[in-house]
Order: sequence, then C-alpha cells, then structure tokens
Amino acid sequence: MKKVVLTLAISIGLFSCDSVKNVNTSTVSQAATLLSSLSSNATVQQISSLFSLLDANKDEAISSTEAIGSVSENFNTLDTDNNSSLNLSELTGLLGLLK
Ligand SMILES: [Ca+2]
Ligand SMILES: [Ca+2]
Repeated sequence: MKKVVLTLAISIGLFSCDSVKNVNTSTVSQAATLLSSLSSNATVQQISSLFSLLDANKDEAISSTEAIGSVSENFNTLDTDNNSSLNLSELTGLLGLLK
C-alpha cells in the first residue's frame, strides 16, 4: 500500500511539472494577446510587459526561440547589435515597425 502512495506522490510530482509547462504556455498566449493588441501608440510599459512575458528563462534577453509572431518575424531587424537576442531597448524598436 505504501508503494501505491509513493507512486501516487511521484505521479503528482510529475503532474506538477506539467502544470508549470501549462503556465508557460499560458504566458506565451498572454504575450500573443498583448502583442496582437499593440499598435503604433503602444506604450513602453506595454513593451516592457511583453518583454517579461516573452523572456521565459528570465535572462533579460529575448532569444529567437522565445520570440513569437511579429517579434519573431522582425527579429533580425530588431536585433540591432546582431547578438541573436533582443534586449528591452531593441524590443522597443517594434513600436517603430508598428507605425
Ligand atoms: Ca530569455
Ligand atoms: Ca541584440
């Protein structure tokens, strides 16, 4: 019986990991929603929110794998220093592209 409980505990542990993944997925969908709502008069605050939503590993940079939608499409244009990641000021360049 103890073994069953242990197995159950491990299963719950694994399930928790899945939950974390789901949270990340929802972060991406939040980012997608925010991105689609951005217009040329978007605020730096919105870009900053987008930045933190996209920066899944919290290294203060958006890598090409973290970029989605128009950020991904314009990644090379936005990456002005060509270091294959976007910092907040580079992401702010998206405002110019939205105009
Ligand atoms: Ca990152
Ligand atoms: Ca860069």
